[in-house]
Amino acid sequence: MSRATGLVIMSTADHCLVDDLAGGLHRCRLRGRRASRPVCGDRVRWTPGAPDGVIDGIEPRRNLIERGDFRGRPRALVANVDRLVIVVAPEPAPDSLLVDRYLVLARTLAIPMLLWCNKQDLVDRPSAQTLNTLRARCHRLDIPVLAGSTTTGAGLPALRDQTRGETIILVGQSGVGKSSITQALIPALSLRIGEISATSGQGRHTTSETTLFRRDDGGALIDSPGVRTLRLDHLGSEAVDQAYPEILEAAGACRFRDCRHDREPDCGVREGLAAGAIEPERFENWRRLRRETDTADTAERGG
Ligand SMILES: Nc1nc2c(ncn2[C@@H]2O[C@H](COP(=O)(O)OP(=O)(O)OP(=O)(O)O)[C@@H](O)[C@H]2O)c(=O)[nH]1
Ligand SMILES: [Mg+2]
Ligand SMILES: [Zn+2]
Repeated sequence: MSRATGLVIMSTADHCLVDDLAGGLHRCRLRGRRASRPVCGDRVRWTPGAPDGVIDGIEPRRNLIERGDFRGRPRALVANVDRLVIVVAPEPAPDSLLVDRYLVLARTLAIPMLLWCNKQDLVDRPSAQTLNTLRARCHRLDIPVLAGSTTTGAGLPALRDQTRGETIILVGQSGVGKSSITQALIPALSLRIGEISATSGQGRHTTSETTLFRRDDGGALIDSPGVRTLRLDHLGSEAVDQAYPEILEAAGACRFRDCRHDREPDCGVREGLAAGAIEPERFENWRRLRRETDTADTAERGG
């Protein structure tokens, strides 16, 4: 049988699901146990077969999103993504540190972002103020912000337009509405989402596998399982710093080049905080992420 090109729409430990780009989905396994595992979004060469096809190789990747596993080692999640869409909502209450973690990840890979504020039909919730803070912050960082609701349909055409032709991945906490957005943007595939997701204890459908759905505009949408946190140790402290341009800029005015912005005299960052140029929450998030990556940097040097 001849080799064909396909698109990996889902990948688990021992097999993956390949879209043959001609209307068929095929379960494929890896050629050997040592073969590198394709991830969702990978273009692959594969050989059809029964019951499973075989993956022969992975085409070069434009980018690869990895997160730290429980030991902090990088683990590949998805490849070839055009935009990271961070989904937040009034319910569950937004987690600004998690948003910053995604920001670090996207910036370091130079992947454009978008903040989607979902469940706008619930904006009378107390946490809506937190959402407004996040929106203003993203504006300052030149990250596009859109808001809407999958319940009312508000804002969805704008999301569709702004991401036309792109391969986007929806990320965020569990329950913010990533799968609901997927269903709203790709209605023909709603059945497949139901098949793929498992039902949680509360009778909710919670996504268990990162899955790609092709859109009729040539792009694709990747639905991912909700997360509580995202380990970034493997990225190092410089990756953290470049996601905080306001802190980097203020640090230029610190008297000491190795200033920790703690109790040192003539600290530009503490002055920036006092003057309101740096948000206290951003500074706290930066400190938290730097503590994590600094520990990893030290461990790498064997210190
Ligand atoms: N009020 C309101 N509820 C929504 C909206 N969008 C989604 N929901 C509800 O929020 C709940 C969670 O939605 P999902 O789409 O499963 O959320 P998810 O982000 O995919 O969750 P995980 O798969 O666990 O990560 C469901 O009960 C949805 O009906 C919205 O715009 N407004
Ligand atoms: Mg989901
Ligand atoms: Zn300083």
